[in-house]
Amino acid sequence: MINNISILGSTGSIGTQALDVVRAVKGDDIKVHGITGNNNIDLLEKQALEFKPEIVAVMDEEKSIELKKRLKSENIKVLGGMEGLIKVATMENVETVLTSVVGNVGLEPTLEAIKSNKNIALANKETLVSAGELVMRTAMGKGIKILPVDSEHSAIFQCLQGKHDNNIYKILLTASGGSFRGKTIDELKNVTVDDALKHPNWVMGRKITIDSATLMNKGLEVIEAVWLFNVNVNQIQVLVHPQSIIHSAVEFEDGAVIAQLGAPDMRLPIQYALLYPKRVDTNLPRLDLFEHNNLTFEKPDMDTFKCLSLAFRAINEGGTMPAVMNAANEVAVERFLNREISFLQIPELIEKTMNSYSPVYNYDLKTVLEADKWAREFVYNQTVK
Ligand code: MN3
Repeated sequence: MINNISILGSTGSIGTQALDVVRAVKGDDIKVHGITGNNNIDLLEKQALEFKPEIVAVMDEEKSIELKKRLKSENIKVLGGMEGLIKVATMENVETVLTSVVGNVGLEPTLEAIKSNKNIALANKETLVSAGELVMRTAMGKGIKILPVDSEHSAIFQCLQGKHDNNIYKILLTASGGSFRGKTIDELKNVTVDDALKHPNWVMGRKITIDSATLMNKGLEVIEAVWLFNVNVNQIQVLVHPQSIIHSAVEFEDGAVIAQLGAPDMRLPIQYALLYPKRVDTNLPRLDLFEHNNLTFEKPDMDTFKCLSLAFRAINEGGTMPAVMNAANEVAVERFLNREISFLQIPELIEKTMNSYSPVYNYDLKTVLEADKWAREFVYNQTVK
């Protein structure tokens, strides 16, 4: 069987690893019909020539014109902007859309893909954080599958295979702890962007690496898990597990805990989502447990890494509060990466944004986008010392 896919965000960390998976799967098991990128047209051009998709979309309109010129001798359509993204998300011959764009820009194309009956291989967690209720309701209505790509959620999803009618008692969501695990507030005062970008176990994009360092990534993942697995936030326990070997676990009502383990390599969860429920050997690194005889677990330090407690607060308050938290975080991280604010000002700005906002309940897409826009402007306009 051929899996017909398109990839939103093919030039990023998940997107390029997804194309590695497509290459590694023997035969013609995965066919890529559409790819999109933000502005890296050099890489998009290379990918287009190799994978021969029917459509390539570039978020940056000017860059899309340039790419169109470069690909004019090929039988490939080049589109620009959000319209192009949505086109690739809704292509007729595609069954599964991998959403690996970074940030809330993935929300609209993901919803459009669901409405066009596509299964979603979901790597864009911000989509579920900002509009989880809306996305899951739309997906349920269409009867499509949402296949998690985030390693923890893929682990939980794998632990739930064959569970029949047994309820989840608890989700054990593991966290590496990021670049600053064990540090005190005092030690975090003067950390730099370069310090924050050094992740101990995973090679990832810049935004998610900073989110890992602040523990906001784990906060976003808590909210993602609430929606994906239909559990109460109180059923989720975050455990810092610095070795990143246990990718998460599920505890059932009888006390049995089922965990998924593996080498920390994103190609495994990507491949599982794209070939689900099939498992094939593509020569990924294998886990040697004799090399890992010291798997450890700690409680997360939510006082020092305040972003995690802000995420619990946001999902508890509900409505559009998680969307506002997510947007505030996106801008705060961008400002940190631009060296305009310090590391500890990331949670400070997010908390200030949340304190200045009252959530809207029973929201639609328009309400979420408005809340998102409000929060972005709020954080951009904060002057910091
Ligand atoms: Mn993850």
